[in-house]
Amino acid sequence: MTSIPTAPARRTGPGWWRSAVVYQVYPRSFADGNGDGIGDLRGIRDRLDHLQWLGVDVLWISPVYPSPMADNGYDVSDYHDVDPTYGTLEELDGLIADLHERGMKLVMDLVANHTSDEHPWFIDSSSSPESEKRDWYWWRDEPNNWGSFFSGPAWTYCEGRAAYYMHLFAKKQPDLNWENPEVRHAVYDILRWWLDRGVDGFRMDVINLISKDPELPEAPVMPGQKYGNMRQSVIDGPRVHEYLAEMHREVFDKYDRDLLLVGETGETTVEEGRKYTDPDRRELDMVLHYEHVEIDHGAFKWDVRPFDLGRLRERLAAWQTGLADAGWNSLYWDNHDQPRIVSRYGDDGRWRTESAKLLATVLHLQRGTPFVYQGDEIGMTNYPFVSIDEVDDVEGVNYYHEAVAAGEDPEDVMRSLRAMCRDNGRTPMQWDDGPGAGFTTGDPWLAINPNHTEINVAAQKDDPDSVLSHYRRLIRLRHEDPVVVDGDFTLLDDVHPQLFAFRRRHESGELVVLANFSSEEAELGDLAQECRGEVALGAEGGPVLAPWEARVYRR
Ligand code: TEU
Ligand code: CA
Repeated sequence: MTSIPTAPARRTGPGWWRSAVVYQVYPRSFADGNGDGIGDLRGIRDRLDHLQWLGVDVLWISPVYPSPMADNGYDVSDYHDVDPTYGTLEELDGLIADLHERGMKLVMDLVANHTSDEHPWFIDSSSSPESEKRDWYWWRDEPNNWGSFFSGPAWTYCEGRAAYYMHLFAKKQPDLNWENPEVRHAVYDILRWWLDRGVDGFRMDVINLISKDPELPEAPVMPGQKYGNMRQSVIDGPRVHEYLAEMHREVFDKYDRDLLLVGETGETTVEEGRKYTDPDRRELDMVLHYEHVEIDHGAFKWDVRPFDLGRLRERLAAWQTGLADAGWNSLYWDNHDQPRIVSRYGDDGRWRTESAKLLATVLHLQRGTPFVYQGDEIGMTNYPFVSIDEVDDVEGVNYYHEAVAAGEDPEDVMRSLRAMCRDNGRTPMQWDDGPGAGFTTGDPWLAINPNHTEINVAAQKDDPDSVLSHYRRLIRLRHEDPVVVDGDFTLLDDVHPQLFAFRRRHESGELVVLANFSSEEAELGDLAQECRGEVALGAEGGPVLAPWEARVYRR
């Protein structure tokens, strides 16, 4: 049995996050400390041994602020407190202290593109056209034709103001007007408040949507759609870089600490990604782009297409090379908005363990900072949703009703939801094979995947061949091997129908990753010449890769 030593080497100082691994917790679904069926801060604190054993450096928690929970906390009604569902501010201070004691950092979610409609700012702004905060949100007498990301129009009428307000997401998530400097400074105050409390950075929700084309022009309507596609007026908008640079100047530059600034930037491009993360521009450290998690989307996410390895390889390589000499990549497969990667790009049946390990290998050995989403490390799968009644997520529920009302066959709509629904990633964490999966002693807020009897942390912890042990090895490799952190990236093949192969090269040596993305054997062909050196991960072997085999050479 191979033993896996602990104690990762942590870097400090500028760029410390290049050698770090981030772990994302979705608080509702991670661990329930008080038996009410909903995860909470107590639960997270009780499970820190798991994170430390795994070896991760940073914990990012999705929002725990007071919220009406129209979008599970991505609709904040108070930025300076903790929702009672999750605990108290003291409990959060306790979490920060626990993490720091263990040498780990805490990153909070900043949701500042929009607030809840129950936030005092919005209540004030919507009360009257004379309100001091009248320009804190986007108000218009007449709406334009934009649709929301969560189905339906992006505008809702408000009696108090006798006007319409813009919401790119749910109608309970009005968009803040960042054109207004008072709004920007109010956000900077929030950031400083949390930094002063000891948090180590932020993951900034949909931060590339904060600057809208102020003309709010009508948007093109795609065939079969009722509302206009507003993307070109809101994604990476005209002033977004200016705002982020201002935020950096006003807030982060004043803190002499090792912070981590991550932007969520859906549908951004490599070119923009490089601008966001070029250290000379002093905006962000890294961005979470979407290109590699939209490989199986058609015209929109519910239009599910088959996985296309060639396209995945090409887009990942484009980000690797595009950010090679300026900027930095984040590396992720899953988060609370994505279906489970092993069900999506892997094989969650016969080859679940192998494909989960392969997906981890190809992700963690690229150049960038890996993000492990809770459950990735044990190869959790999608949930077998049959009925819309099992779905909680506002995006999925809204889409279902809109599509069915428009005449689509409910069975077809459920098939899309089964594949793409965000609740796939939100079912409770599977700690053990007991009735509450070790997640809760109560009634879970969202059903636990029945496969928790086999797929769980306890079953994998002492098994050196498990997905969990594999994640731990990968994290350790990043902490120990400078090639993984600093080596450059070269794609070794762009035509093979089954292989994703790349090389990382550094003055200290090189790594070659050979991965077979299929349930059949794969002939290496010319790539067999890369089978040299010591096998750093995987098993020794010849010029053929077994189904879902990933082999890593170090020389
Ligand atoms: O996600 C953004 C999101 O929902 C995307 O799918 C969005 O449609 C995309 O950016 C468009 O290109 C974040 C959070 O992670 C998610 O949980 C929230 O629901 C959402 O923002 C609104 O806050
Ligand atoms: Ca609870």
